[in-house]
Amino acid sequence: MSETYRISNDQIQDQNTAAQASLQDDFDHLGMQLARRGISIEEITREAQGFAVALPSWGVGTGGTRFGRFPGIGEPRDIFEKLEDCAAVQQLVRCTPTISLHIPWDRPDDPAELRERAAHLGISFDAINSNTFQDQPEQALSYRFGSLTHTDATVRQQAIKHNQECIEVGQQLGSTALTVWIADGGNFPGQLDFRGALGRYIDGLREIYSVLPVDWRMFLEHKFFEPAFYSTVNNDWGTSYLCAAELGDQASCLVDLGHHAPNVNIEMIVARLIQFGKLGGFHFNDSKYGDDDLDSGSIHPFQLFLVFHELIGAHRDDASFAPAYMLDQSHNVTDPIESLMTSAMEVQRAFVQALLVDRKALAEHQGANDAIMALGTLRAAYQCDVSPILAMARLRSGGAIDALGLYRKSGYRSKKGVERPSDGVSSAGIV
Ligand code: RM4
Ligand code: MN
Ligand code: MN
Repeated sequence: MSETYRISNDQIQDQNTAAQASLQDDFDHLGMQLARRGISIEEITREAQGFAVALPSWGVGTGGTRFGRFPGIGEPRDIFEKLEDCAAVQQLVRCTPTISLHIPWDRPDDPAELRERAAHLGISFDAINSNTFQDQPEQALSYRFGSLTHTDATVRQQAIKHNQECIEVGQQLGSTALTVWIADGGNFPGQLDFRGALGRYIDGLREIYSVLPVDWRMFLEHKFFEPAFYSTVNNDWGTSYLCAAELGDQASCLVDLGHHAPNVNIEMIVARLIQFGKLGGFHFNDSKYGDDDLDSGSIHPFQLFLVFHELIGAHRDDASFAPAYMLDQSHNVTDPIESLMTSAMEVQRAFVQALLVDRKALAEHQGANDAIMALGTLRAAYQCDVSPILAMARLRSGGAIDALGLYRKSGYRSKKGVERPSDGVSSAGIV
């Protein structure tokens, strides 16, 4: 493979050197403020450095809507170029060391070669996503009327096999999880036999689960609507929980923040799934209406903080609690790399803010039914500007103090525009 442009460590160091003194001032000042609250900024910074969220391979391309897609320049044309973009994100933000693949969009001809290339770029592989929501050119049977829940057993078998193949590919790459999201559902009352469809879904999942390696996890992702507009087979966290419980310990639920009706209390769903041992992972994004797939933290940052408040509480109760964190977004009007960098940093911000909650005080206020002080305790953490901690974590991990500024200054995108003339095909970006 010929050498392509990469941001150099010298560029990062030069920019950091120029910004370091002011960062140190801000960091020290925040450190004093936090010390007054009994919090060690050094400890929080170490925790921030340990935080990681996976990048979605499909997120490095420009997305679109069902009305259109407006491609940007220098979009990745294959999985190797997607890896390269993910590596650029990781190089600057240092909290995105893994990539989550979507098969067949990213099916490698030679998994060993892909794994080696990824290792060279400092990236490893997170959960593998199966795709039975589209028909592929080489595919024998159509998913038009469903996949795992189709009324025709031969279509169901094809979907089961595809998921099993995803596990095989994942094993060759070093993944240890499979995420199953199906688009199956109905557009009209009467179209689906609700109980029949759910029964077929569980049966299909069982066959996939039966070949799951012992060290793997299987995530069931629910979504309340779209592409089906009347009923969806795995439509909510309760259904997802019931199905995961049918399968066994290696199966759990994945919460995509965009897959809920507006105003649903997602942090409470998170707490419920934690309580019953079935919270497996997240797809982070943000939304105003439905599955908008907007950038994390752009619409409901307080909700994101509240979700992390639940997650950190669970981790304090049981140190082995470690759900998988992934971004799942569609970048329609921005440079995808910029959206992924800022989103990863916003998710990390919510995590760090939630670390600051005075849990002892909160429990006391809850015990005394003091709602104002309870909310105030959360606010004291949420309203703290932890930017210096995030920047210091990046600096100490070898990333950029000002990740976005450096990315823009590097001219990465226009250089990729020259290196990657458009071939008119893009398997990146969801439509
Ligand atoms: C779905 C869902 C899945 C993702 C696809 C591309 O809405 O969120 O996780 O794989 O989109
Ligand atoms: Mn998702
Ligand atoms: Mn989605």
